[in-house]
Amino acid sequence: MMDLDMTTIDIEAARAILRANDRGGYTVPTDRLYPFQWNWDSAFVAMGWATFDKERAWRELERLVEGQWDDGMVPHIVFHAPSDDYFPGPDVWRTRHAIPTSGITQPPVFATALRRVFEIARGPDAQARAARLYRCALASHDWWEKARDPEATGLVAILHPWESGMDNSPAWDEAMARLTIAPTTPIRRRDTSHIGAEMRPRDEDYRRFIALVDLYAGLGWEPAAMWRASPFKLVDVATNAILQKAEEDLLALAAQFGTEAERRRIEARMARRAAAFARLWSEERRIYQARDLCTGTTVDASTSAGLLPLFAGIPSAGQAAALAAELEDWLAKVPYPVPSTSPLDPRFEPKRYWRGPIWAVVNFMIAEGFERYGHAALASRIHLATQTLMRDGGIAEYFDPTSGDGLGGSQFSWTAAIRLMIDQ
Ligand code: 2M8
Repeated sequence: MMDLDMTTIDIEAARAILRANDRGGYTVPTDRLYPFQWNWDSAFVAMGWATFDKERAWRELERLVEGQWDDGMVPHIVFHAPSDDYFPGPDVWRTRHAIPTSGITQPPVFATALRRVFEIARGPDAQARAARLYRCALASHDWWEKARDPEATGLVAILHPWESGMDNSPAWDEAMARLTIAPTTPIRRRDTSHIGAEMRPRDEDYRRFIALVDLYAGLGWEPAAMWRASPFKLVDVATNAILQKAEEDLLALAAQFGTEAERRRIEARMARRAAAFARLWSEERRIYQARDLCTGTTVDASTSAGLLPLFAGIPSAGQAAALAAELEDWLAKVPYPVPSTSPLDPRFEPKRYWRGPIWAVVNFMIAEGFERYGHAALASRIHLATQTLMRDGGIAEYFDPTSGDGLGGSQFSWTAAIRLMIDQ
């Protein structure tokens, strides 16, 4: 247990990070390395702000949807103000939104954040603000269904690794290695001038990331054309699990702000998705695994994404117990939960971004998931480890599961937000 003073210091430090990264109603993930507003970062950050500054929590969500497209997509980056510190910037994305944005999305944590902000940050105008943002969240979920599950399978697909938020996960290796397209945009990486290249994706990854951006930009970012042309079409476990949790939260909001028809639509989607998740379960690996729609095969990679269905109440009690047992095996290899790739997998790299390090936001969702299934000891072990990592390694972007070292960017917003949320 940490003593009270230490906890107070941690909380003050976390609040100070959000204030320092505030750029006027939106929060950058960290200074320089990520100088814009990121989609799922902001959803977590809004929940963090809600613990001590209600007005600021609402603004975070409102500023994110300034970037929402007419078709409902919430882009993964909103470029509110120019900066040379990041590649690829708006000139590479070539989208046509009034406020420059990227052309792809990220895991839809938005409705979950909205529900939580609405529950915590009550105020005179909360009702009207929530009603408006409910419409934005609904439009975004409708977009996912139409644009990313056009064949009505119940599960959505991502068309770019950046959409998963877990950019260089081993789960994307095979699909990325198959790409034959080359980028037309010259690659001018800025990330490796801010932090060590050994902690970031490789140059080869960037060539493929940008090749996909160039392909879609050439199609005018039109969803149906992208779906038809994409050589990268992956049913990501994390995205689908987060979307299912967000639907649950949207449904709760719809009781107040939605119509009967909307509630039925959300419920139908949830039922279809819950059933379809059976296709992602691997009995042999004791975890959920992605599917590659281009090859029609399962991706045999065990990553932290595979535990996230717990967060949405998808597994049976038996599957939840199997997931707990699988995680225990990982933790026999590394002292800190939850590595982003299984330490039993030969592709595990403890310092390289989404190939091994721990991310506080993922820990939070997994811990909430285990809590939901009554695995309280494992849930608090994860929460406590997240706190310890921050206390000893700083409020960093991610952490090495073998040493506990803080890695990547420092003074990191969504890590700070999780610190504030754990303490609630
Ligand atoms: C990382 O992704 C961006 C691209 O979106 C990058 O590396 O340039 C990921 O960790 C992603 O999940 C996160 O939202 C973003 C900002 O923290 O950084």
